Amino acid sequence: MDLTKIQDPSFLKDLSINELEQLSADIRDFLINVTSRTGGHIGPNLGVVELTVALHKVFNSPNDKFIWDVGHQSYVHKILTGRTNQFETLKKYKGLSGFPKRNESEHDVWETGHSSTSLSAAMGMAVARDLKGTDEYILPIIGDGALTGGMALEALNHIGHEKTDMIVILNDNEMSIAPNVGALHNILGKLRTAGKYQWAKDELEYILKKIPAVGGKLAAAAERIKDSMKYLLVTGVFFEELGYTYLGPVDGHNYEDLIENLLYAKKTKGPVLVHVITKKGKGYHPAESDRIGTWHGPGPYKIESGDFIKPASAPPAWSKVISETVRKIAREDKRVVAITPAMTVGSKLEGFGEEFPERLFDVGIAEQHAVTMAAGLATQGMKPFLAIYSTFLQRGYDQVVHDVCRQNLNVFFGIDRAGLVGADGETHQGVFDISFMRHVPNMVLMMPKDENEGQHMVYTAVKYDHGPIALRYPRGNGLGVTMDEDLKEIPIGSWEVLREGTDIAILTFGTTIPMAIEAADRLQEEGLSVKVVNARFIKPFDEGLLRGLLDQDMPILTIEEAMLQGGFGSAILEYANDHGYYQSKIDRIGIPDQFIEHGSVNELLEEIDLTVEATVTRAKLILNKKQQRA
Ligand SMILES: Cc1ncc(C[n+]2csc(CCOP(=O)(O)OP(=O)(O)O)c2C)c(N)n1
Repeated sequence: MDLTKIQDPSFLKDLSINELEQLSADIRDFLINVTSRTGGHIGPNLGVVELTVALHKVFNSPNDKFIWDVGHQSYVHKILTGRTNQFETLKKYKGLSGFPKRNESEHDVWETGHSSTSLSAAMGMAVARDLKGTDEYILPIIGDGALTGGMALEALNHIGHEKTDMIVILNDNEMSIAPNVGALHNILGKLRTAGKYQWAKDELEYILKKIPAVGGKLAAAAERIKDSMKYLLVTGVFFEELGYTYLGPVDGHNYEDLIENLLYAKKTKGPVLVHVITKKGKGYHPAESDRIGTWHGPGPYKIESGDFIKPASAPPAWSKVISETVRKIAREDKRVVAITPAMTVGSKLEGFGEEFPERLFDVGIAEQHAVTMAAGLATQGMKPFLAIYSTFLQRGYDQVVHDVCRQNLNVFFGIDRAGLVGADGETHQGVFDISFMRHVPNMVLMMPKDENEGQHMVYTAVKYDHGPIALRYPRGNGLGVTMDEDLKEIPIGSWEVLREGTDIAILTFGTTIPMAIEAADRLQEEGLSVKVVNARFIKPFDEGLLRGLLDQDMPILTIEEAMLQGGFGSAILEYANDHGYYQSKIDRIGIPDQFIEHGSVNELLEEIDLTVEATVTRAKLILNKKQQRA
């Protein structure tokens, strides 16, 4: 079938099972083909082809609401809702988003990127429906990984209590990004192998109804038998006890099974949970056989061999440098343990886990728990290293404030993917952490200029025993600098002058340092002398150095790949104001008050004027203003 002709999912209503199967094959071919060029979440999407088609056949989107948890598995939904033509631009600048987007289609009723929000959103939509008196179906579609998130469990609890009408589709492929973890995962395992529960229960009720009624006693006994039979039929009745009608396990690659169960769910009152078993990567061997998570969301690849297309040689990834340094130190320092909220592979902690299996904890998609667990470890004299993406640390904000900082505990935060991350877009940019970390008392916040300084910062953080300390590092690879053999401590709060100058000072850190140096070169060609400072400690900062600049009345330009509001530049302005430097010329370059969409990091930097050219222009502007003032 020509997928580009699809306008909306209504055509599915007339298709036979055979035709649906042919359509699935066409969708898989298309997905493999296009993502081999664009990259993207191929594994999760190959796993939900039949499920998505069946949902669109049985229900009527957009009147019925499909709420994709995480949203990375919404490609098939995008194809069926008329967006096939845009796939060549997947995750590219101004192109098709890798996640549901309300401005892309009326079928995208809920935007995501972060996990475990679908059930709460569904509850809100269901309550609105009931208050308004309409009758649409509400369908959150959540993976077994996302179900480990605390927020999902909070909503599951509430929905079961309220007995709200909704159909929860649990897409169970036994994988989060890597194999899923946790006790709940084990319960699902038992359900998977227990056979069809609801059908068996219905048959049992039918038999019991045939027993002649001979008075109340027998009826009560029959009820009791029914209840205990429940426990015989399935080893765990977790969802039933929570208040849901459990349907499953359903073969998520079999249309008959899927459609039959979805139709049954449709006529069932109250919350229903349809337990659908799928295979991540279904239909493409390299992705199907992946047990680590490399096919969860890879870049471009060669279809025949399944080899990823990567530059021949690249400096080591930032995550690898940081996690491997923690591993090295852990050999000597037995206090060191590592925690990851479901990102072992992304945070490059596999090596640590191999060497210290009893000291690595994958806690599932549970950022809040991860932060407070780290705090608990620290109370007992351990040195927890919590590797967490900047964007996902947002989930653990109260835990950072209330549990870690307030008690001033020695937790070492590795804030991975700090700064713009590019293709994953708005939901994943790591641009808020400075604003929500630097204002919390006791927190130390730093970012290295290169991976050599990065390894010394890891050492500094492990040695630091005066409270929480956070090390930000970006997505992608280091600069390829020479690494020192011996690790050393960097004095907390110290900045480093990278280049002397007398006309203006640029204060910056991390990824924007090369930009500042290049701008300084250009300005020098125009006869201006620029001092460039590696402001590697964002908090506490080098007050001595800063005060020196302010005392000399040196104009200051701050640059940060992070939100301007509440950011590093704000800290400098606050300092100047609080210390009476009211006349100082201070200007800031950073991310304006807006969400930054997907695209390559360079395109995004251009869009927001975080470039060498902008730095040169702004520096000259400050100098002009200063001359005018003089
Ligand atoms: C709050 C949060 N933490 C971590 C992630 C990173 N992440 C994206 S998808 C994913 C695994 C989701 O597993 P599952 O829900 O089972 O979906 P599957 O990919 O297996 O279909 C993780 C951990 C995220 N998106 N949001």
